[in-house]
Amino acid sequence: MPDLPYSYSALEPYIDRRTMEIHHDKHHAGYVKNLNSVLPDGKDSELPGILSRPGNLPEDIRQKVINHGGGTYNHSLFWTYMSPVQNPAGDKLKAALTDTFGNPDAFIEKFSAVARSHFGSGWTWLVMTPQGLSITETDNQDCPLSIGQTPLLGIDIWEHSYYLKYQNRRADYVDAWVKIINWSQVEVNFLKAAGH
Ligand code: MN3
Repeated sequence: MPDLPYSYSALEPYIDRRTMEIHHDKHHAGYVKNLNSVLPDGKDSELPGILSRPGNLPEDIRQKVINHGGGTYNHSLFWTYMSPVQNPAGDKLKAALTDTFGNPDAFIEKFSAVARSHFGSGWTWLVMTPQGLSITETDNQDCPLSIGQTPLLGIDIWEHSYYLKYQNRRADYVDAWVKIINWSQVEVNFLKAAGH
């Protein structure tokens, strides 16, 4: 269970302190606790490999690991995707976003539109696929690793990530969230996934 890389109130006014406390200390911690009850001897470092090949898991625990292992791993990524300090994307990531989406702003537009319209609980991601960058959405706590995609950036659109502050206005949450993206982390993720 990683600590937040910043204080609970660091992302205000975009994300409020109370939401961060409950999201990290209750929701994320809950996935970790449930995962530990299913895979008591598992190690953190094994989780990406396990989620990449869920078909290898015994059938009686498979869905529980997908749910709680995905919840554990996705949230440990999620905290790093946000930053109270704004930093622009680097040149290599900008070039890749431009190649795929037209320009970085067009990427934000498309990513936001997908996040706003996703039906029900889940995530919207920027991923690396064998064909290059793509936007993908997953339901529940499904992780892009399980469909052969490497997550570079992802927004949690479960209501627990925004309801205290934004209630039913998911679009307002998405608009706020894209303003606190930790682009230097996304760049690191991109360069690693691209093999640089
Ligand atoms: Mn969440």
